[in-house]
Amino acid sequence: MARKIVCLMVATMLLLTVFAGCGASKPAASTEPAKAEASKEAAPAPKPDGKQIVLRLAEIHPKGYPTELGDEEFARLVGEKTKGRIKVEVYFGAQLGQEKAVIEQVQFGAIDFARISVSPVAEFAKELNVLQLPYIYRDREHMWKVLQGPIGDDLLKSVEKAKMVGLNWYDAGARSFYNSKKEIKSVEDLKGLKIRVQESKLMMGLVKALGASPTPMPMGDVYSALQTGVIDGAENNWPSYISASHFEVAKNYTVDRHTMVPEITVASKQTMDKLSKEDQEAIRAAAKEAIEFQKAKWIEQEKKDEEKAKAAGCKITYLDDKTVAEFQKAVAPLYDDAKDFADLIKKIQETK
Ligand code: BDP
Repeated sequence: MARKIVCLMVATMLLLTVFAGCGASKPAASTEPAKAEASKEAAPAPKPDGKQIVLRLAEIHPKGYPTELGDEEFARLVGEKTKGRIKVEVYFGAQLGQEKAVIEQVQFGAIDFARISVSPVAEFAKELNVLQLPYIYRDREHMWKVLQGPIGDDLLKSVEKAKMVGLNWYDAGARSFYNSKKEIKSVEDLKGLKIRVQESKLMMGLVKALGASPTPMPMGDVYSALQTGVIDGAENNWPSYISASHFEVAKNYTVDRHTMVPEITVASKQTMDKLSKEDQEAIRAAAKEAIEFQKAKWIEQEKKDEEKAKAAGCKITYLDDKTVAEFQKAVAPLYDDAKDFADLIKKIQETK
């Protein structure tokens, strides 16, 4: 009897997740819209003995977005390395739900993998917050030195605290503010604006430190919130600004590059524990190998989407060094709040 109830609960939760995913926002502008099926072409055909393990990967971005291409490469490599024993199906376009809900399901084993932003994961493994501190990296190269060195490896391990296994990092460039109200040329201009942030305390603090008012919500709700005026603006990188069509409803984009939040692929600890050591190793290696592929796709898309925003008539504001320094000064208190991780922050800053 108890088992029946548990089964029913799990089935209901799964159904709810599927429907939550369908409630996602505007279809993507730059890439193919989500279809009600996953990318199945990525892995080899089942072995003749039929013993194939099929695992699901959740991705909120549409097909063709750089992280989704990374997911497909990961799936392909897992198929190759396990000789078809494991097949990873990529469910793109938030078919399995928005990021916070997906994390919860990965934690209890209902979803096997997810490609998500570090931001919501840091709510469960606090030290990850250092990776999204404002202006922590000198540039992209510095970020990748940190991520692909001992610091990045230790931080991937820290994800286990959150009942997940950290597999790899992907590039997500830098995030900047955009809004429907006015051109932002200084910190002062952000005063009072209602800005959507990811579901992360650090991101809320960042927006508050700049004098704006943070509204956390899932990415899938942002388009309509901008359109209806529930929020005045949001912040993201060029590819998300374009692919989620936010550029249509928030035309002022200011290149302040206030934070670079890496992406992460996580696995469910429950899923990993059920696999052989050999298969676990193949998955870890496939994830690490997919990084370079995703980085290259990222750079291409970032450039294209900046051009797309210009062509669409968005008002793009590039800040001079003096103004960027004012942004940096305003968000400096976030480093005091992160005192517990002072050593780690120092190590990141000292990474050459
Ligand atoms: C995008 C990330 C995605 C996040 C989204 C957000 O790729 O994982 O969910 O930002 O702002 O850049 O929620």
